[in-house]
Amino acid sequence: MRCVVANWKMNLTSDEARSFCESMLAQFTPKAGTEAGIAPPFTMLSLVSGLVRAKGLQVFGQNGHAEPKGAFTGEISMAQLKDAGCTGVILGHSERRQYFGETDAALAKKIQAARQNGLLPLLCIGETLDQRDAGQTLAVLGQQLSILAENGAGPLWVAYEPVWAIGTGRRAEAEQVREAHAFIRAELNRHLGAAAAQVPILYGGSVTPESFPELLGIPEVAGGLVGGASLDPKKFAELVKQAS
Ligand code: G2H
Repeated sequence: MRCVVANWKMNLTSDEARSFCESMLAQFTPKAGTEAGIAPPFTMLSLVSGLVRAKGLQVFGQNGHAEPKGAFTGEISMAQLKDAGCTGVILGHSERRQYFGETDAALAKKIQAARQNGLLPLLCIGETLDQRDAGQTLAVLGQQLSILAENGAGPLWVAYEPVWAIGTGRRAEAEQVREAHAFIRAELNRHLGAAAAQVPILYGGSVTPESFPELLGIPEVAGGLVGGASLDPKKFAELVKQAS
């Protein structure tokens, strides 16, 4: 299975989201074996899910809270994401970890809450440049994946996103991606056993239609989590076509 997910981050308005979806859907028909998804800001979840779910695309929240309800101003529950038409939720994006103090312990609870509400967790992991330069890349990835040991098997996608490659135009080298993905696969096998075979590993960080074909040729790269390039319907449609 190949997967391409557009992470719109804090971009676009409703009108722009509508024209994106209409333009993008006019450019490709999702094929069996390829999963395409969009992660819009919360305010556009219902709109986007109404436009793309019937065409077979997934819709992801960009974050969700582990608690089912309560006094958590500014947060959104997994049940509310589901209610707005989501099929999944991005968890642990480096921007959440870096700017909003998201911890591995919180993420373990969020994965559980997502699954309890029928949402597919898309867990993001990745090292900073300092960690890479200090030779800590695999140790960091191992630590971030260790929460899976307590969560058990269940629906899951993982995205490897080296923090230094996000939004910088500086994509990781093929060998760096190969090494990280092989390590992630081994860790998934260790934590999840046979169920690990069902978990695709996406690459994220400055993915473009120019770089995606090479990335897709790397063992264990099942697709991409795409930020900047996913704001252009033509580029996103091209990425989905490349994955098909
Ligand atoms: C990494 C990625 C999407 P970009 O954050 O998750 O963004 O493609 O802009 O580097």
